[in-house]
Amino acid sequence: MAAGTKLRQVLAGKGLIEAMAAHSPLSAMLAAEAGFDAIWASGFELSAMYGLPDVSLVSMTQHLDMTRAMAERSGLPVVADVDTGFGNAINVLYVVEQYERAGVAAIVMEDKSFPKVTSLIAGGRQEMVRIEEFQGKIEAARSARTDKDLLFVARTEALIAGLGQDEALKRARAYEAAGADMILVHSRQKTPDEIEAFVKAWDGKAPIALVPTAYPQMTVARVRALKKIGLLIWGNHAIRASVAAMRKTFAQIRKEGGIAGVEGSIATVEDVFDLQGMGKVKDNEGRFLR
Ligand code: SPV
Ligand code: MG
Repeated sequence: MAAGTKLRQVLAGKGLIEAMAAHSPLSAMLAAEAGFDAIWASGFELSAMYGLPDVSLVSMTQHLDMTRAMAERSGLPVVADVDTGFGNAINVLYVVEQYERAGVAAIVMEDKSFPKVTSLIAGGRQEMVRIEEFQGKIEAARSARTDKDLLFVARTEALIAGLGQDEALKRARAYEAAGADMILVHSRQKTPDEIEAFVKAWDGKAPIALVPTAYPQMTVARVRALKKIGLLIWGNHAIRASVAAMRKTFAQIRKEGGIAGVEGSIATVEDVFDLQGMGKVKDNEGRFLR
């Protein structure tokens, strides 16, 4: 079954898709193991993994390769964060063709101009493209997909850019009219108020996608109560969990001058063997090594 079809089935069956961010096949596999419905192939996470800011420095090819590997190894539908679409509507045609071929289930594209600046930083240059231009990019994305179940999510950054709810609603309506299957509305406010007000005012048919990183009070139960949400993205918790865990372990090893103290708090080699699929590896006589 195509990935997009699988994702649409999750939405139809559960009423809400819960996606966890990932930046590598291993993190995507751990998200699958934890029971999430989908993987968020996050630009922020991949940029951070390369030690770079999320300002359009990671190339399409880097993100595409990682996205393909995450889809293959996790087996979960992948929601690809293609930022601004790596250019204009012409670039979007190619982007959608490539990501569909890589096996993604959904593509999220945002209405900022290239190069983008991460939405999470206060004071970032948040420049938006014109509504008509972004509608053209949505139409390009729709026409480029050969699998009609590939979900196209239009993301508006109107609230992030400080343009207010009326502009966010205007853009969301225009993007739905241009053919978006879902609307992602992003906010950097520290409470869910801004987003909840948007959701209440939303009069379109397309379900809404949320990334509640800045307002962590937003739980699955609260999202479900809003009724109109189709996709909930936990935006960067894989990379942040990794950073915290590595820092703690590295500091302890430095402090104690050895590794014995961390043995009980890190994954065993056997655990990593399992994740790597060492159970499929044979010796020279054809016997399984594990
Ligand atoms: C990402 O994870 O790359 C996102 C979400 O686009 S955010 O970083 O909150 O903009
Ligand atoms: Mg992103």
